[in-house]
Amino acid sequence: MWHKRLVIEMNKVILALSTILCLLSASFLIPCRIQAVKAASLPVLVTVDDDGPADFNTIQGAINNVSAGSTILVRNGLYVENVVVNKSVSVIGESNVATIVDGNRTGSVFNITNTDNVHISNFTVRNSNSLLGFGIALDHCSGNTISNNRIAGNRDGIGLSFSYNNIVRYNNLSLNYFSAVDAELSAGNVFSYNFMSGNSYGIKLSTCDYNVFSGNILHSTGDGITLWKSSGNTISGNSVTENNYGITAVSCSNNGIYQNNFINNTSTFFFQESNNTWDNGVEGNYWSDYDGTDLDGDGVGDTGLPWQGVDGYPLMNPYWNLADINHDLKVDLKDVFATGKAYGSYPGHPRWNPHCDINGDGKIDLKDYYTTCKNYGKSW
Ligand SMILES: [Ca+2]
Ligand SMILES: [Ca+2]
Ligand SMILES: [Ca+2]
Ligand SMILES: [Ca+2]
Repeated sequence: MWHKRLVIEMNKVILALSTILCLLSASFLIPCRIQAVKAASLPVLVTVDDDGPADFNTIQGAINNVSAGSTILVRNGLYVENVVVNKSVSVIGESNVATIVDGNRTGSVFNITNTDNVHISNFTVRNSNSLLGFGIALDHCSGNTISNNRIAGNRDGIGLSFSYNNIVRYNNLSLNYFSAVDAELSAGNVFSYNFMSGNSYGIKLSTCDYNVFSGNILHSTGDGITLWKSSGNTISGNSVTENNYGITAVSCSNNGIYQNNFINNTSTFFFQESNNTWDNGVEGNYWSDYDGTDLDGDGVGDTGLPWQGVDGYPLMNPYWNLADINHDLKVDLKDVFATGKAYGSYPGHPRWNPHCDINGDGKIDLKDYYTTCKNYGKSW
C-alpha cells in the first residue's frame, strides 16, 4: 500500500518538476526569441569590402540586411553595382578617390526613392547609363544628405525629382555628359560648396521653387545656371566662371541672385519672361565686365546703373569673404574699424552700415564683429 502511495507521490513530484521545467524553458525561450527579433531591428554598424574581410562584400548586400538607422562603412575598392537605397541608412566610403561605385552604364548608380534621412558620402560615383541614368538619383525624397562625393562620367551628376529639404554639399560634379545637378519639381533643397566643371550644364532647375544655392563653383561647365519656370530660389555666393552662359532664366520670378561672381562667361545672361532680384538691398553681384566707378569707397559701383539693366549694386571686386566689408579682397583694419564704427546700429540708426551686417539679421552686434575679427588677415 505504502509502496503504491510512494509511486503516486513520485509521479506527482515528476509531474510538478516537469511542469516547472516546461515553464522555465518557456520563460527562457520566449525572451530569447524576442531578443532575436529585437537584434534584427536594431541599428548597427557594418563594414563592406570588395576584396577583404568584412561583414558584406557588396553595398547592396549590406543595405538589404541592416535596419533603418544603420551605418555602412565601405572600404576602398571597386563596386560595380546599381545601389537601391530603400531605408534610412548612412553609406560612407573610406575615400572618395579609392572607394568607387560604378554603375556599369546601367540605370543610375545610387537610386534613392521614397526614402528619407539617407546619407551618401565619400564615394567616387561613375558610369550611370549615358542616356537615362544619374550618378545619384533622388525621387520623392526628403531629408537626405549627399556630401563629399566625386561624381563623374554619368549622364547627370545628381538628379532630383519631387524631392524636398535635401542637402547636397562639398561634392565634385565634373565631366558628366549632361548636367552636374538636374532638378525638377523639387523645393527647399540646399546645394552648397559643390564644384562643377566639364559638364554640359552646371545647375539646371525646372519648376523648382525655394531652393538655396550658395558657395558653389561652376567653372567651364557649358551653361552655368539654367532656370526654367522656377521661383523664389536664393542663389548667392557662387562663382560662375568661363561658361557659355553664366545664368539663364525663362519664365522665372522672385529669385534672389546676389553676391555671385560672374567672370569671363561668353554671354553673361539670357532672360525671357523673368523678373528676379539681383541684390540683397545693399550688394549685388560681381560682373567681370562691369566698367563703372566706386565713388564712395564702399566696394559697390556707383555709375552705369543698373548694370546689365538689372543690378543696382554691382561689386567692384569678386565676392569671396563675408568679412571683407569694403570688397577690396582683404580683411584688414579697415573692415574691423568699419564694423566697430557701426557696432550697436540698426536700420535707420545714424551709424548703420548695412555692409557690416554680415549675418543679415538687421543689427550690427558681437556676431558680426566676431566674424570680421575671425577672418582678420585673410586675403584673396
Ligand atoms: Ca577593398
Ligand atoms: Ca560705392
Ligand atoms: Ca576689406
Ligand atoms: Ca548682424
